[in-house]
Amino acid sequence: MRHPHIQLSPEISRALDIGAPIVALESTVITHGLPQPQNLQLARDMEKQVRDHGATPATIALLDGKIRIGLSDQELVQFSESDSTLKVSHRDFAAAIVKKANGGTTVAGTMFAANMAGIKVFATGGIGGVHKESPFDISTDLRSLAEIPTIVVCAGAKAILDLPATLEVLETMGVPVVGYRTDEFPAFYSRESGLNVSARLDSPKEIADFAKAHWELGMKSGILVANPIPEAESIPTSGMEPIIAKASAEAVAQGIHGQALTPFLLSRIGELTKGKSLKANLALLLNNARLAAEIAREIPVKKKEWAI
Ligand code: PSU
Ligand code: MN
Repeated sequence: MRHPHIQLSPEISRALDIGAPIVALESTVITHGLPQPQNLQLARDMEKQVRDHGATPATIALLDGKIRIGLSDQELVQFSESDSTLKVSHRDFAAAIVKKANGGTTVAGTMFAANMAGIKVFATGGIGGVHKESPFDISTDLRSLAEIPTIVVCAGAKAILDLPATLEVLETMGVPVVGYRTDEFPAFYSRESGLNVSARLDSPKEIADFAKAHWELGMKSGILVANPIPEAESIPTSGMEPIIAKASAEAVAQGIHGQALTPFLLSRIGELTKGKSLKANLALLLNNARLAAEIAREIPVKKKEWAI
């Protein structure tokens, strides 16, 4: 526990000591991705899902300016109810630290902190990508996938993004995009997108072996695992397209951009689908937590020098 800015929970510290499987969980989804009180319920359900499938959950967030790996239930409550939390990606960590702020870590921020702690598997809902409204708004999530060797389990990228452009950037950066039991890159609420993945793998063990081979070759990138939303909760692309187009047009009209764009679109889509998108969002998050736990059981972890 000697790092000046990172603190492991006692449970995560013990799990790392004995090499027990761990799944990192992001927290921007709690602070900026979902409304209250569903956000707290989801945070708890994600942790339970990971435990039920044989791994230890490490929700990652900033509390009082410390990067925390693993939160207690009380901390989860406190965190999910606070309205003044920052959205923390790479460039925001130091600001949150000096201001002793609370912050939800994005996919990029969570990958960074998980990797610092030696955690290799991470579950989220959807990654950020290239925005439709402005092709220069490219999420740091993509750069982090190129540079941080972790496995990120997601349900694809939300159709609020320019999916073909997002996949092109990932290809340019050499990031494998693995379809779990699918040849098609899923589009978050929908199982279909008409776009291809770079490899299809059919079991958690196969994904773990793929990651091992990738990193043994000396590749530095992360691996994006795309796990389609369960059929029962999925919403066909045709149903989502007009809603996404409307939310995007509103964002442009209101001049919303930068860090605020993703949260704005998510909340407008929630309103426009009368909660149906929220239900889908929760289902796919749990589905990803389960797969991540199954993969983590096949991936050895080792405690970092600084934490011993
Ligand atoms: N996609 C979702 N829900 C989310 C996010 C993305 O379906 O909550 C969050 C993730 O934390 C992701 C971040 O890392 O939004 C991307 O934000 P930006 O586009 O500002 O990089
Ligand atoms: Mn952005």
